[in-house]
Amino acid sequence: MKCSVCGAPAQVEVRRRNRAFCVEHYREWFVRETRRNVKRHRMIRPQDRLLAAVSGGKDSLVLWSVLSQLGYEAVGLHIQLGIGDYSRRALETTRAFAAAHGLDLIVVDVRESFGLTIPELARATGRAACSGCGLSKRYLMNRVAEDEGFNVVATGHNLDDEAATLLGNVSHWQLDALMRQGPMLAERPGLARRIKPLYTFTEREVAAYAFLAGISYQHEECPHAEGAKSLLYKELLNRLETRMPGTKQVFLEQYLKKVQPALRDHSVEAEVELRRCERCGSVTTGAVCAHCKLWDRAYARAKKRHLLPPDAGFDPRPKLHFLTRSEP
Ligand code: Q46
Ligand code: ZN
Ligand code: ZN
Repeated sequence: MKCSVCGAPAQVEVRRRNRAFCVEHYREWFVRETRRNVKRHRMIRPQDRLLAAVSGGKDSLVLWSVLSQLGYEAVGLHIQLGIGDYSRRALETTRAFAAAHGLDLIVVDVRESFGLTIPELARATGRAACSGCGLSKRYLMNRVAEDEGFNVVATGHNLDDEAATLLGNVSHWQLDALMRQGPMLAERPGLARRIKPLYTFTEREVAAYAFLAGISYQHEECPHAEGAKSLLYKELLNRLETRMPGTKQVFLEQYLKKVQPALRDHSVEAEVELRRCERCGSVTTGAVCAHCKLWDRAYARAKKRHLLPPDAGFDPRPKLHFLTRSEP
C-alpha cells in the first residue's frame, strides 16, 4: 500500500475514504480535515475565547494539540472526578501535556469544590456514577466558561462517540436529544457554544494520529465505563463498519444532513425559555438547576448516612486552580 499523496510506503489506511498515508501526510490530512470541520460549521470566530475540555485521554489531547497547531489558543479545563488511581493518572497526564506544549490549564476538583467525589456522589444518590458524573461535567464546563469569560467549549467527541449517541437516541426515539445532536450547539446567553471539531474521525483514526504525533495519553478507561450502553452501541457499529466500511460516517452525516432538518422543521416545541438557577445563578429552565438539585439530594442522603457532618451545606461555587504555561 502506498501513500495517496507522495507514493511512499503507507502507514495508515483510511478505508472508508479509500485512502492511505505515510506518517507525514496522515498528520497533514488530519489537521486539514479538522480545519475543514471548524470552517464548515463556523465553529470558531476570530473574537472567540476557547476552553477545551481535557480528560487526559487521546481524543481530548489530540483536539487540544490540533487546535493549537491551527492557531487557536484554547485554555484546557480538566475536571478531577476523584475516581481513584484512574483520576490521579488522568491529571498527571494532562498536566504533563500542558507543560510540554506550553498550554494554560484550569483544574477543578469535584470533591474540593462540592464535597464528594463522583463515586461518593453515586453512593449518596443511589444512581449510576455516570449519570452524576455527566451532569457535573456538563455543568462545570459551562460554569467555568461563563465565570472565566470563555464563550466556546470544545470537546474531543469523535465519530464513534457521535454515531453511538445517535444509535442510542434513535433506538429510544429521544426526539429532544436527536434535535440537539450535532457538531455544534449554538451559543445562548449564559450558555457557551459547544463544538466537536473531531466529530468526523473514527476512534481508530484519532488513536493513529496520537501515536504518530507522539502524544502520550491515558490509555486506561474509566472503571465505570464498563457495561455502559454506549460501549454496546459502539461494538454494534464496529461490526457493521467491518463488513461495510463507511457505515458510521454515512449513518451520522446523512442523519445530520437529511433527517435532522426535517425533524426541526416539523417540531412544534417552542424554544424553552431560560432563566437563572436560584441556588447557583447558572442558566436553566426551572427554578433550581438539575445540578443543584442532584447535589442537594446527595447532601441530604449523605448526612443521614453520616458520610457528611450534619451542618454541611452544598456550595455550588467551583474552586479553580490555574496552571499557567509559565508555572507548570
Ligand atoms: S468518566 Fe464519568 Fe465517563 Fe467514568 S464515571 Fe462514567 S461518565 S465512564 S466518559
Ligand atoms: Zn506521503
Ligand atoms: Zn444551580
